[in-house]
Amino acid sequence: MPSRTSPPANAPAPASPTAESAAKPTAKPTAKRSAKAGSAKGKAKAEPTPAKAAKSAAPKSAKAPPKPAKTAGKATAKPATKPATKPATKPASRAAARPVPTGRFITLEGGEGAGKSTQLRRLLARLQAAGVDAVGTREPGGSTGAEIMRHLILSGAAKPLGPLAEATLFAAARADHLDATIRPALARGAWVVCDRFADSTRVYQGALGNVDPRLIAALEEVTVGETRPDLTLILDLPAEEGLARAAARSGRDADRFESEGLSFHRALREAFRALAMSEPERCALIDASRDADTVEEAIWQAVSARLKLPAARRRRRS
Ligand code: ATM
Repeated sequence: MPSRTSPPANAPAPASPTAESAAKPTAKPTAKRSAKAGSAKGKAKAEPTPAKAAKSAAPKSAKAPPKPAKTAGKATAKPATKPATKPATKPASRAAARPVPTGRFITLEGGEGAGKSTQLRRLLARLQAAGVDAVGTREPGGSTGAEIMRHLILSGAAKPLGPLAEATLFAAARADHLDATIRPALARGAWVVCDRFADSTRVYQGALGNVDPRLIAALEEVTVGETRPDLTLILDLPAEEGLARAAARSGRDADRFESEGLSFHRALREAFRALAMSEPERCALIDASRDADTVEEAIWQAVSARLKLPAARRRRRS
């Protein structure tokens, strides 16, 4: 299962645009997942923007040799691989009788070196300190089947098949991750914090890989369905800075995507920023060029402002 502690993090440099302010602080928090049934279509409609925005800014990437995949790394970053309960596959009549899940689904997105893993651990620790049953996981991966696919994809083995094939592989991995890990956790009322999710497919394969947005939206509708993030934290920093951080910390070869060139990573950043602007109610753009403590605080502000922490626990803390 996932990690529950927070290690230290490194400190970066100058600031980029006022990221948090780009997102609407007044945004409505999380409606209950079940109440969002109609949102899939509306959302799919709203999505073409990032793809278009990034298309113009997305020069084609340099070719790079396939590299080994990232490993799970520190124990604290380990994905959840065991379902807490069985996936929700029961007939509709029984599903209707189930209590409404109280869990919340938070995703972290951003380019290379943005500090997602560090911030995920810190957010988990803060949620747990606030009395929330919080589970950390990641994509690609987060379940036994999806971790196998992670290795396949990040090794670069599927790169010759093109972004469309990669998009379908990410979607297949996501379907397993949702069934085995995310939905069971949400169903028992846990909060799930996921390092990357469907927005990465929109950006990497859609905006930068030029996969037809209709296919990206269809894959998302079929795999994600109503299990959409309540809040997406987009960690934003200049591509040069992110790549420099990644190079400094990396003790291994770059993976399939890390090995892309600077122009790719610049376009990636623009696509994530466009996504944040296109869905301000769900997305919070966080200026990740600051030191890790400051970023952690900005993330916590966004989470507390947009998602309701359990009332009982809040009372106990005050
Ligand atoms: P991490 O490095 O954040 O573990 O992610 C693995 C890579 O998978 C990441 N590339 N880099 N750097 C982004 C890529 N990816 C996609 O291209 N599409 C997806 O849907 C997901 C979840 C990840």
